Amino acid sequence: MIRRETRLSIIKSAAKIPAMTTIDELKERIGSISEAMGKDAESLTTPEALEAFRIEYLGRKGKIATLFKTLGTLPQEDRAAAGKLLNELKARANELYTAREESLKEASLGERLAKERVDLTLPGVYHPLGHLHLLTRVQREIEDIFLRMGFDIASGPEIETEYYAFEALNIPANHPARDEWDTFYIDDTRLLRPHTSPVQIRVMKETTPPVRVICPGRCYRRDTQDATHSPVFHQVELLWVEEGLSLANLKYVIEYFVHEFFGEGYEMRMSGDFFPFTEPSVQVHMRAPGASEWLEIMGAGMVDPAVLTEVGYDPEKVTGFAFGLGVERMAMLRYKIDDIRVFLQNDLRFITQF
Ligand code: 2U9
Repeated sequence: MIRRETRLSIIKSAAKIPAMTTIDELKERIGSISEAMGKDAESLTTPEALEAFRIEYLGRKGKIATLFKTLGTLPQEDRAAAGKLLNELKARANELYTAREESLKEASLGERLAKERVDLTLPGVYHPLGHLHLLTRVQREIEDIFLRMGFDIASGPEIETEYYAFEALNIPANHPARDEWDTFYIDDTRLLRPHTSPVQIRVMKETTPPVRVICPGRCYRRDTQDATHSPVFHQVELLWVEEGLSLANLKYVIEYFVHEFFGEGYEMRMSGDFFPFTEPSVQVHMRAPGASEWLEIMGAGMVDPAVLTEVGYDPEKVTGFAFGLGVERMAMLRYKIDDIRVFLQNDLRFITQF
């Protein structure tokens, strides 16, 4: 089937060859083809039209090829001149074709460039860069101060047992002091830690003195939220246990911290307090240079001998001190923030100020 069609087309094209009797007749044909070709070339504005042009004039069965086939029908002496004329016609067709091809390419490139043009006057796309939360920054700054003094950083679980959260800290069951720290129970014995003190118990049980650690971390208390209370807050607690430590060493460490964190010229004072895990216990206040008001910044004390005994230390040989501070409170004092709730509200107007 295919074969027959092919043959048919050969026969058809063979039949199309016009017999040429004189070179003048050929010239005439060349002239009219050349004229038509020039006109056609002017209207080539699409790649499809260009391809149609190529097939019509330069194709294997195109007008020029057909004329070439007539050469054999001319008298012998005219054939050379006729061939030259036909070659010129073909060269012109090629020229017209490539010239149009070039300008079409240029036009489509121009079109693409126009389409893809970047308007440098348009406003840019804003990619805001995030940063650490103020609380994280303050906590890290506090950590850095004590790292410089030679303290290690220790951390522990946020879900604690009653033993680490209370008993080991000299707060027995049914002791009224538990009320203050009574927090969110998971079951009968496990609870969300109300302070990071259990971490110090864990550290002491694992190491022999000297112990010098700070324990930063998230804590939980069954507090109703208001401007100064939050059921979720952050602490940094400190513990130093070694032979020969006294309240004087504690005072020096706190004073150093106050000057590093708040600035030179701040005064500090200690006054009596009570915590089950420290004896004596103190509360610490500071006063800004030139200010009259004393602000409470932390609680502290010498580690209670009962706590040292519980972790296997000999309170006759070593003594220790500890303090606990609230990270939110430190940030509020330093940046004059009057509501603790802003730390967790994720209001960008607050967060992006720092
Ligand atoms: C061990 C022994 C003693 C840590 C201490 C305080 C006093 C204290 C509060 C300050 C503000 C908690 O975040 S807050 O509400 N902390 O007043 N903390 S002494 O004493 C310890 C800790 C661990 C083994």
